Amino acid sequence: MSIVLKRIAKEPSLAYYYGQKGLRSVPARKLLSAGVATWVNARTATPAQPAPGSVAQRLVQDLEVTGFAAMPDKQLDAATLARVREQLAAYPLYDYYGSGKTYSLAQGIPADVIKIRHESADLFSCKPLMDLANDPDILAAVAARLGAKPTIASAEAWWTFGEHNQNASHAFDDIYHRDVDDLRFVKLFLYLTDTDLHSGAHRFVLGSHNDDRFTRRGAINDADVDGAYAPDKLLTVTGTAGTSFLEETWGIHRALLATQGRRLIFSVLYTLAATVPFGPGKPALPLPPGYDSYVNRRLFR
Ligand SMILES: O=C(O)CCC(=O)C(=O)O
Repeated sequence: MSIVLKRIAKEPSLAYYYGQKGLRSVPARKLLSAGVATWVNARTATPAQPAPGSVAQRLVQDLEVTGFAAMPDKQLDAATLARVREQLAAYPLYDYYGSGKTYSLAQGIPADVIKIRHESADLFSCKPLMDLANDPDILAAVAARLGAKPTIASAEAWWTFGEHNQNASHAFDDIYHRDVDDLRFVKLFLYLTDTDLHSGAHRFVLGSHNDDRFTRRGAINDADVDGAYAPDKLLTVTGTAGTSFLEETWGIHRALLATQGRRLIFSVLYTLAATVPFGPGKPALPLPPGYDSYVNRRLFR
């Protein structure tokens, strides 16, 4: 039995995830996602549209038009960032590719290690990160784009050690690709370290969330992207620690290859259906006060 069938046999709701992954037409994905949104709205209160002129409405407009929304209003301050980094530094870090090897910043990261990740469950106790993921403006904007109340399907944080990347080797995320995590979904990204062109700045192809080019499975060549999109559509996000943005990562994106410094980034995946094989597993922590139990049903009890 293939690995996919084994996963579906164990968790039948994953049939939705793998089914939608095969659907590559933008109009068909839009049509079906509207159906799923109607189904979600029948189970939860239909979210109100953001008020005209509000922060949430500006985020919605940016996402709709370009697939990307900067969030200068949500910049985390230096003291909060220091607390977050201190808390995260106490947790073990794991090999990005699932070998099971663990690392610790305090003991030093071996020179051949380029990407390592946090365990997502460790992120759930980091209040400033979870507060950002549950920010009312962000949730309102994401709900408006999904057409229904979102569920956070996963939260991730990982380090990229450009300073170790002497051979300039690319990981999957360093090559243009589309994510196919649900029929409709939005990701939040937050830089937890200053990020420049050499330490793994994120790149997004503006407008590619709405177009039907390069929708086949797998990586997309730089040359294809450069040939198809004008240079002003290639948005490269550099910024200080605390910079955050929303992105519809069905659109074409990547991290620029990091060859210097180190980048720590946090991301949150907001979905309609919340069936992903890389989710956090059974929630262990109680729902913090003030958080929506539906939005957080995969993260908290
Ligand atoms: O590391 C990055 O900036 C890219 C991340 C990415 O490709 C993803 O989260 O899907």
